[in-house]
Amino acid sequence: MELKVINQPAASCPTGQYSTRDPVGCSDQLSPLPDRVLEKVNNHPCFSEQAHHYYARMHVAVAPACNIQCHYCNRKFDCANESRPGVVSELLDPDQAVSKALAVAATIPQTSVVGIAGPGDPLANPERTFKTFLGLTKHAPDLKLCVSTNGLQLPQHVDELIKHNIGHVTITINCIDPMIGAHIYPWIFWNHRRIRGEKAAEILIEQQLKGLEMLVERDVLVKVNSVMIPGINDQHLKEVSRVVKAKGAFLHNIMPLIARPEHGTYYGLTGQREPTQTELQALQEACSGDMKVMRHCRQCRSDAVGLLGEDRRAEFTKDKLENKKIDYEAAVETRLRVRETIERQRKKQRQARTTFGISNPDVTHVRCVVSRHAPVRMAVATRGEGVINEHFGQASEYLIYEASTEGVRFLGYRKTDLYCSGADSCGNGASVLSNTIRILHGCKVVLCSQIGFEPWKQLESAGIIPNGEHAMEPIEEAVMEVYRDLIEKGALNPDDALYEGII
Ligand code: CLF
Ligand code: SF4
Repeated sequence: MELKVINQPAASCPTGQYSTRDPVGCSDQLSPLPDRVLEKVNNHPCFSEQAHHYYARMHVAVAPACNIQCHYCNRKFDCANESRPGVVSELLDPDQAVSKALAVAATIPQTSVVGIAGPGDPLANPERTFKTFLGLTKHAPDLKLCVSTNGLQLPQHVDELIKHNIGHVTITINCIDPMIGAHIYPWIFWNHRRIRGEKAAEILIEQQLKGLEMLVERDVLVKVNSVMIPGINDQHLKEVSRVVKAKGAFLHNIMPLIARPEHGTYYGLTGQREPTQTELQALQEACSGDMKVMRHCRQCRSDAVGLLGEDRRAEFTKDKLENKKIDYEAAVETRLRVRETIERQRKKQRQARTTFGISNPDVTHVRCVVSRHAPVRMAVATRGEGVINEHFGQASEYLIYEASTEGVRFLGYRKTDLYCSGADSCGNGASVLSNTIRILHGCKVVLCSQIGFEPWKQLESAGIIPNGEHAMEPIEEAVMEVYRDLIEKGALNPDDALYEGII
């Protein structure tokens, strides 16, 4: 069977067009972006799926107070191993935050963004937030500044955000119907009074949408985060997506509710269930018809450091930063050099697609012209840089891609424990491996740079094909290559459903 790879829109691309550069990398939503937007998203790891392979972000936890209560939040709880918003190990004052950000950005030159995302609400702590931004602008003007807010005080602070050159804002909007909001927010603090019930939700929603419109008018890129809460707002989020898109939001990030009793949140304690991966993905698919949907969010802590898939907080605690001397100018120069190198590498990877047989080297989608075959999901172990460069035993997460005759698209990620984390953990290998096999359910292939004999055998027994043949190759091309191999070997039957929609 002859297989040809051509450059055509995926069936799921609602615009029917490709971006010439696909910096957003939401593979099912490739609309051409104006240059001013491209410049903003090109190295922002949250606003661009492609960028998250190369660039790091960090959060500085300077905002302790919050002006609303969400039923999924308890900022008192901190677990060093936990990744969820609102959680933080060390609160910083603005001066400490600036020192920490400069130290991180000098040590991790891939850092392109510093965000304030809590542990409370940045705009409920405006003095601390804006003092931090001021210090960062002075000492590290090359870093993008980003803020994530519940939106209650947003309209009042839009001008100040513009003054500080904040180009990216995230607003968490969980509903646009106050009746639904009353089940999510028990109260807000507004005009020196605590307000409850639907009235509270009504004021919050009004402020959020007004803030969104004001930012869009001023050319700020706005991402809307929504927490998917089964039985509360899951059906309603399609409407939220439609409305925020109409008001000019750039990206919609639908995140699963985290609600465990041990977190002490209202939802955790009252048994509110979390959505399943299948439910989350189905909702993301449904909303992607209306706007770009983010699928690579790691639901970061308010003190997160590093690439989205890694956690380097422990290297930058207050005690370790004491008396650390930094040459600010040299650090800026290093970051600019590193960015040039990254961009050269990204360009090379795009060009490599030409040799792979894709007429336009700048697109993510590759289309395989064959008779219809079932799509295949593949798990990829990567440490970043857009290539397959992680050992199976060292992977703490897998990126999930789907290859089909329509192309390759990114679906999300799955967290796992390290199969091999040193001699101490050797006894746990078997249970970690069985957990990894469980989370990879629905994937036909796992691509990694290397893999040992034991996990190889067990993956095969579980019906997952281990593949270490594409080490250091760009992810999407390798995924498509493997898909073509599967078809050529007759391993896929046309029209077969190979999985049941679980990622
Ligand atoms: Fe931080 Fe948020 Fe800015 Fe990113 S995170 S303030 S936009 S720099 Fe990113 Fe983390 Fe998801 Fe947020 S992965 S939780 S979307
Ligand atoms: Fe917690 Fe954020 Fe909600 Fe405030 S807005 S209660 S910090 S989740």
